[in-house]
Amino acid sequence: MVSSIQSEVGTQRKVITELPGPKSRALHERRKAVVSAGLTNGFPIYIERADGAILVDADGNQILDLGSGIAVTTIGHAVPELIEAVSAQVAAFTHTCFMVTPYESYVEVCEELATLTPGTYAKTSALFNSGSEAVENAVKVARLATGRQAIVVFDHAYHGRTNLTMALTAKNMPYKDRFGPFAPEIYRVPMSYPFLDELSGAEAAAIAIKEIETQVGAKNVAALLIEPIQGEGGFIVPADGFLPALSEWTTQNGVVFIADEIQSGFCRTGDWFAVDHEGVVPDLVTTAKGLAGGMPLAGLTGRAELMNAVHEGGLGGTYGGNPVAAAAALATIKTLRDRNLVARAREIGDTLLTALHSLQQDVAIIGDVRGRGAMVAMELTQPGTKTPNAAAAKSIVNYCNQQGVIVLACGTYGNVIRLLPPLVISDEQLADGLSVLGAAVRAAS
Ligand code: PLZ
Repeated sequence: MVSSIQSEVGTQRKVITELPGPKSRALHERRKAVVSAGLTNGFPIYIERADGAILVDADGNQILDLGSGIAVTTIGHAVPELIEAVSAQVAAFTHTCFMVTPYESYVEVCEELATLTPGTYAKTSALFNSGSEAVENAVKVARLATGRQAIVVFDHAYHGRTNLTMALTAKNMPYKDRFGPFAPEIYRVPMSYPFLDELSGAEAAAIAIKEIETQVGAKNVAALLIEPIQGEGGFIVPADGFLPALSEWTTQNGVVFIADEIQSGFCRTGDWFAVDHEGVVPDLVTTAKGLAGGMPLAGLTGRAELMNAVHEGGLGGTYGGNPVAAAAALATIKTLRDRNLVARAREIGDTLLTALHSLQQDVAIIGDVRGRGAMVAMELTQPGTKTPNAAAAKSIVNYCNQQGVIVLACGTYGNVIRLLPPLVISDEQLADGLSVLGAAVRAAS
């Protein structure tokens, strides 16, 4: 069963119809009648199978995946260990509800989270279904444990689409527009954005801290919530020293430091977690996406004294830490370790940064190239300026899609192209993707 799925998928990009092809177009018509128009599809090709870094659509096109379903399939598609673990768990039992009758795999995932997340202190975890839910629960825990209410977030932040996490998210369109009223006691301060603010990490942190102290008051702040490398907001890598300075300030002021590692975690950046790069140790960490190889699972992990401050029954949910998702997480973590994918992420990062920096020399629309490990982006600008060029980003995504390569745009101004390849991508596949991307950038210049 496992091998027959895999043998149907080649290892190379192969476009045999126009994209989307006729079968995908027909499916898309069906979709329009029954799926809410509030959901969009970046690239409406309908996927039937996948393996490694290749997706196969309904028309038989083999598509190179440089997006990993937004940083989820970090270990690649159709990994045999994951298929076996999930299949065995489905056969054993699919659900009991951890709050009713527990099972070992939930405990094992929490043991792994305690070991892998930064910090040597005693940690406990709770498991949820989505990143948004993990972030919501981080806020619940921080408020309860500190007895304070204010939550500090940053410009360009993305934390989800539920009511509380919409309030935590910075960008209005498409995430928040007309969906209010939003949750109160959320305060937004400037993010370190070296390309645009040209500040050192220490300078940017001083500005953020001054705003918090003057506009909120340190003693009112329950938590400071930050993506160590911002994802949806534009793959913004803060200047060195920014995160350590904020972390130090939170420690001095009894504020809970929450790292949202939902997009940046689980080996994506060439460390297990993006905060590891500067040795920052958060009090709470949210994880999802790459944690479970495509099965819906999220984690909230942190200092036992915070996590255990919650009254009995105060955390939960019907499906959180579902046994099938937990089995997938254990197989994913094992695969990340066994294949040393943390090292592979660094190699991929070197290749991507070298290629994009050299492309930047040839064209006038790449304002900035940045990222770490297999989380790399280029910010597109009007030639010779820092003015956002969203039209270029759009045309690059379209060009790549037409050639059978998935790349994703992001950024507050819609002018960033991000690369999030599965870490099992081969050097040949990566070179192929980069050559298509290079042609797309030249065409847009
Ligand atoms: N925190 C840092 O990146 C999800 C969102 C895609 P959920 N990012 C992709 C979209 O347009 O909805 C994300 C994230 C960070 C939280 C989340 C939310 O995770 O699993 O989508 O709820």
